[in-house]
Amino acid sequence: MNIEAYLSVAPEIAEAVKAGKPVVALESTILSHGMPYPENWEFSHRVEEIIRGEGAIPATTAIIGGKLKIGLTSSELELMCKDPTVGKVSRRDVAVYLATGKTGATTVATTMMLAEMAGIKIFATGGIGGVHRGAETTFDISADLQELASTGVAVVCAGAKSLLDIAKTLEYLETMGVPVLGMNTEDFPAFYCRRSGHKVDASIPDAATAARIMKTKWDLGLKGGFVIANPIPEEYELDFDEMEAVITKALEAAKEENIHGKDTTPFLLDHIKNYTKGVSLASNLQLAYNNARTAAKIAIEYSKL
Ligand code: PSU
Ligand code: MN
Repeated sequence: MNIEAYLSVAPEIAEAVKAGKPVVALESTILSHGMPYPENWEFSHRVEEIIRGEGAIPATTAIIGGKLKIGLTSSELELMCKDPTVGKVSRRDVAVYLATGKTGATTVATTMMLAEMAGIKIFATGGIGGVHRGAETTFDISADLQELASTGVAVVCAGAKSLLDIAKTLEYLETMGVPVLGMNTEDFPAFYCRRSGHKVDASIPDAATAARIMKTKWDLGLKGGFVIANPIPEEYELDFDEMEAVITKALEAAKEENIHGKDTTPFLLDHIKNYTKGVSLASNLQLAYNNARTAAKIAIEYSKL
C-alpha cells in the first residue's frame, strides 16, 4: 500500500488530526450534483463556517489533479460547484479518477473512504444513499451502504429521502451490522420530513452519548461506521404527502427516460428540486447546516474521550 502518494491533506487538518482535535469531513457530490450554482457555492462556504463556529475544523473532500484532497481551497470549492464536467465518484471510480487526473466529487461512500485514510471519524451530509424502490428488479443499492458496513466513520445525516425504499435500506444496514442512531428521535427521519414511520435502533439524547457509542464500537475493533440520523428542524420540515407526490413524479420521469446506475440519484434529486420550485432546496440547505452543527458537537465530544 502507498496511500501517502495520493493523499493531499490541508496542513491545518493534518495538524488537527495529529493533535486529536475535532474535525468534520464533508462530501462534494452534494455540491456538484445535489445543488444548483450559486446556492451550492454559498453553501460550501457557510457549512464550513458553521463547523468552525462550533469549534471544529471542516474538511471538504474531492479528487482533483490525481490527488485525494482533504480540505479544499476556495477556488477548489468553486471548481466543484461550477464545473459541469465534474464526475460523481463512488468507490469503484476512485482509482480511475486518480490515475487519469479527472476531477471527481465524493459521495458518502468515497468521503468515508477519504476520511478514514486521513484519520477523520465524523462526517456530515444531507442524506445517505440506500436501497432504491424497485431494487428487487433493478438491484440498485447504493455503494454507501456497503461502505457504512466496512469503513469506520460516523455519518450524520437527515436520514434518507423517501425516493429510496427506507424499510429495505434499514434492513440492509441491520444485516451489515451498521448501528442506526436517532438524535432525539425514535423514528428514522425521511430527509425533508422528521418521520419516516420506521424505527431507529437506538434513540440518543446528545452528542456526548453518540461519541461514547462510537468509541465503544471502535475500541472493540468492530469494523464499520454509523448512521447518526438527525431530523430536519421543525420549521423547515415539508409535508410528507406533498413530497411523496413529487417523488412519485420524479420516479416516473426516470423510468420514462430510462435512467440507470449512477445517474439515477442525481436525476431524481434534480427533478424533485424543479418540481418544488426551490422550496425543497431551502429545506435541503437547512437540514445540512443542522447536521454540520451536530457533527461538530459530536467531533468535539469524541475528541475529549
Ligand atoms: N441523497 C441526497 N442528496 C445527495 C445524495 C444522496 O439526498 O446529494 C448523493 C450523496 O453523495 C450520496 C449519493 O452518497 O448521492 C448516492 O448516490 P448513489 O445512489 O448513486 O449511490
Ligand atoms: Mn445506484
